Amino acid sequence: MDHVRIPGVLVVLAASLAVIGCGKKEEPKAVAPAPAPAAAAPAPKPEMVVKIGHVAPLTGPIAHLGKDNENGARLAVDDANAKKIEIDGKVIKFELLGEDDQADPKTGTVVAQKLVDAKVAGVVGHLNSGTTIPASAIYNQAGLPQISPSATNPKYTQQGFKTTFRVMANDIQQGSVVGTYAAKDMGAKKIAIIDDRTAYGQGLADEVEKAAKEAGANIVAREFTNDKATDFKAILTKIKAKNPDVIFLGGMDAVGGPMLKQMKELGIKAKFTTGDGGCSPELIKLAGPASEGVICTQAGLPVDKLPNGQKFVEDFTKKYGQIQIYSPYSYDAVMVLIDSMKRANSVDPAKYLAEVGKTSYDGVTGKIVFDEKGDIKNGAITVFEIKDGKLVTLKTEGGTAAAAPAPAAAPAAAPAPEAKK
Ligand code: ABU
Repeated sequence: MDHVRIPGVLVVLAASLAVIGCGKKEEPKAVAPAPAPAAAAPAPKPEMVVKIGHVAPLTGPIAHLGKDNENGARLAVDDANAKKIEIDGKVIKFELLGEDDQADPKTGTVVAQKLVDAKVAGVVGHLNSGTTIPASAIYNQAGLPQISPSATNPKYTQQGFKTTFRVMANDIQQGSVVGTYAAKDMGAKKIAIIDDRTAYGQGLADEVEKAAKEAGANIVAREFTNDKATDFKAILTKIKAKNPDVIFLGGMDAVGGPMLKQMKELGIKAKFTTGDGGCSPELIKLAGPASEGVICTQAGLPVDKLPNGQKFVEDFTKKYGQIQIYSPYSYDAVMVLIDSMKRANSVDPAKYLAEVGKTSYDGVTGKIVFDEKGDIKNGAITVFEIKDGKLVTLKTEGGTAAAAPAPAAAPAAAPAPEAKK
């Protein structure tokens, strides 16, 4: 058989014109070339699942705060997955592995080991200083980056670990603001202090005592309870006898709510102050009208002043309801881990850990940059007063947006009338 090539066409000529069935001579046939294959669709990028651990109390008296933290982290994971982030040539599907530490230090270490064994790439948590600090030794041993969205005890980042970070101000800053505010702005001469014997409650109470004394106040009582207690009448009766201008509680909203009610029942007129763990909508719900006039602080900016927070607030409230305290911070903590993985082009903690320390991230809570210990630089402390059942901003110290004074703020220098005796 002869083959003749003409451009683009292969023509096959029979050696002699074949005679087929009917005897007709068959004309030479042109055989159409196979169509050029269409440009091949690019092969889809391989997917990879990356687990991020989250720990908070999901049961017990402050489960509402634990769920708030976890929901903030879940929203971050959902938002990151929607972006189909590529790292090292793979599309990453992030998965949140949530654990319940019951706000108990021992359980905290058990679930920390569980997350290490599950090969998470990083951890957001824990909520409480009392669980975050012991768990941090386990994450450090495993080389896992840990970012707490809410643990404010300074010791967490003072252990010399390269793996510990927090995205809000600590209790050295918070204690100084609260103690000074009570003595100077509220004009308190006599302050009674109660703490719940947790790392957070006792640590913050110590800082408040130091700052209040430096600002000229006397500490007339120092009492303690525990974080599961609901009856405070015995210590409140002792405190009433000292006639303080201000009572400070180092403890969470689950303790502060019933304590405020019992203060009212006992006819205690002292103004009540507390730190971030008690500065929540839940405190108002638990104490009812007894929460009116409470002064409390949060270790960050007010929610309505979060520089990039509007979309977060809308999305979160639509999906999960009211923000308690820390969900914007757990959202940012997840995003900081992911941002560090992207910069390292690796999800391997050994490779991306160094990038966490170099973070410069515009989060929903503000600019996140860490100091050499892993504490946020220029963290804010905001002072609130509960008025008409709402947290109303009085003033903010520090923070990326602190230069803009909060509108509707009560004059910071005006002493609270109840505190003047
Ligand atoms: N920052 C108050 C609540 C969490 C903690 O530090 O224990």
